[in-house]
Amino acid sequence: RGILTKEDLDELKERTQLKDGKLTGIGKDKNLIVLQVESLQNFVIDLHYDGQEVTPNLNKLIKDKSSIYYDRYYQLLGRGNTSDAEFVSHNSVYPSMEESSYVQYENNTFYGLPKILKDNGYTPWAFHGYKKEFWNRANAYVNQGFERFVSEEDYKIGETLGFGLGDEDFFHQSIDYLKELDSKDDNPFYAFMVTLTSHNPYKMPEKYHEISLRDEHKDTILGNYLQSIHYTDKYIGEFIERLKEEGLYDNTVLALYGDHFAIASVNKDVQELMSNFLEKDYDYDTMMNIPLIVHVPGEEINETISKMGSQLDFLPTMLNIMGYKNEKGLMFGRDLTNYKDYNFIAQQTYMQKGSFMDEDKMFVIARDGIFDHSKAIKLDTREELDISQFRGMYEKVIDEINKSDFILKKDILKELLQNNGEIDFDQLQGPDIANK
Ligand code: GP9
Repeated sequence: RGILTKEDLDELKERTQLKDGKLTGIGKDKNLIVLQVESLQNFVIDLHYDGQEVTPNLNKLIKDKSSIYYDRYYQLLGRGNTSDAEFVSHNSVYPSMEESSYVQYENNTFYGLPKILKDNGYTPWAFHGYKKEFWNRANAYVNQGFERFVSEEDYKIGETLGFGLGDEDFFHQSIDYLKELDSKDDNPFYAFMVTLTSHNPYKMPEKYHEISLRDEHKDTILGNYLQSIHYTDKYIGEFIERLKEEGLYDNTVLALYGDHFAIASVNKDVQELMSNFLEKDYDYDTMMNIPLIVHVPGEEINETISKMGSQLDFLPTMLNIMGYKNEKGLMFGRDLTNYKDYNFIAQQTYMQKGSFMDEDKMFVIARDGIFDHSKAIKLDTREELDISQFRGMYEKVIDEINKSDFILKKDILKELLQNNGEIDFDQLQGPDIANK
């Protein structure tokens, strides 16, 4: 049996067909801005630190009558970190564990969000205030379908914060590019914007310390992170106000998510610090939980959707809201708004390949990769579970990732797109699978 059979491909094609349902098409013909926020974890949402609201602007956005908040949404990264968050979100495939997917699959054929929107009349641009070669973005963005990449060289660097251009400058100056993009023609636009300031180690100049910290949190990763994410939240708030002033907000769907965790749970001291602060076990299930917020102007929704999902599900979820289908590609993810069946999140970086989470359980393969050394818990009670019952799921999770790897390694989409959705299976068998 090959890694990918005709039945597997048919099942994937079926999975890729979005069914109409709740929220379908409410964003149709509107512009789309996707904000990928550096190191934004879900635990800061609605967090009041000694009475101080850490992310007041994100909280306000979530409470807006036109917003949807996915609160059990997870990162899904391989070796490409932030760039994999982009890659997975746009393409609904698993990232590579060999190197950054943007590098490894630089010349592959893709049919993800930028291309699908382009086929529906959109003009897609990408925005990120850092060096365009970093993570091979300049090449990858072209290949993903973006028509222009507004990068560090296009911004005037005022104050450098941490990694580079501060989010304040990034958002302020991006408004002019968005206006240019908007006025180019009558087409709607897709702006994919990646922030930078809230990057590890989160050390901000004193003047940006707006959260008054307890002594125990001063100069800790948690304290620094709270200051840094509060800063980013402030400029997201200003950005939203500027979009309103420029008349762009009312015709633009705004989707926002975190790329990956800020604070790793693997270091014992940090884990203790975080568990004490949050008054619960700080483990992968909290660490990898990122928010996804979607605002669709003019709609009365205000809903929190707690379906378990990950960045793998971003593309189908957004296509449903925007009202477009994926007619040519393949998606491993699900539309989180309408999918009612079992969903799991397969992890392969901090948790070893074969590990997964679902609505109420977490199964973690040991560092040595041996099934019998793995651990499983119930998420709510943290009670340990007998691992023998997870053998089947473990194999399913590995099989799923292997199929995705195979599709990327063999550049299956190239053939699918050239041959009207058909591929020659005789050519496809082979053991060269990544992600061991
Ligand atoms: C740099 C930024 C950070 O361009 O996206 O990437 P990361 O170090 O978080 O992967």
